[in-house]
Amino acid sequence: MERTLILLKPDAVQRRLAGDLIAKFERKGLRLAGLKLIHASKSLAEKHYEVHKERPFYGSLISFLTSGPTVAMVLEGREAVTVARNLIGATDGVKAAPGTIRGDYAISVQNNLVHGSDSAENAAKEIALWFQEAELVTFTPIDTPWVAGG
Ligand code: D4T
Repeated sequence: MERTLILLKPDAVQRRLAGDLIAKFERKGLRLAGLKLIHASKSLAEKHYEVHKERPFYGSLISFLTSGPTVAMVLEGREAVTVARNLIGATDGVKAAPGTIRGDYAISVQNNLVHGSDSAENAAKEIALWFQEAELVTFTPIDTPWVAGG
């Protein structure tokens, strides 16, 4: 089973969409392994988006991520990274396919509601950034054999 880091960014919390968006991931079959509301510090936001440090939108992106609370989640399941990225949709809300989170709820590039890790390797790094090991909970959902059974 794979893990991914999902952030419901400050626009999702401000728009009171957190519950709806968590439900979409749960309904698809991913399980919660960690969940909290956190107002990201500048240092945390800078580490999270370090890969974009040289991009022209970096400053604005950091201001946005630190502008209010974020719901941080660790989700687990079969191919969780891919499953979550497919649910989230393309970066630009205008281009995101209808049915995806951004396709249904976003029209901006920056304020696009959700972050999802783009690889299992990056997920591990991002989870370590946002969560302490003790905040993550291990349990086996009772429908696990239905998924693993093919
Ligand atoms: P995240 O990382 O938030 O899941 O988004 P994506 O994986 O879909 O997109 P990304 O890494 O390319 O961009 C990270 C973050 O930067 C914002 N952004 C992006 C922006 O404000 N202006 C831009 O031109 C781009 C490309 C949106 C998401």
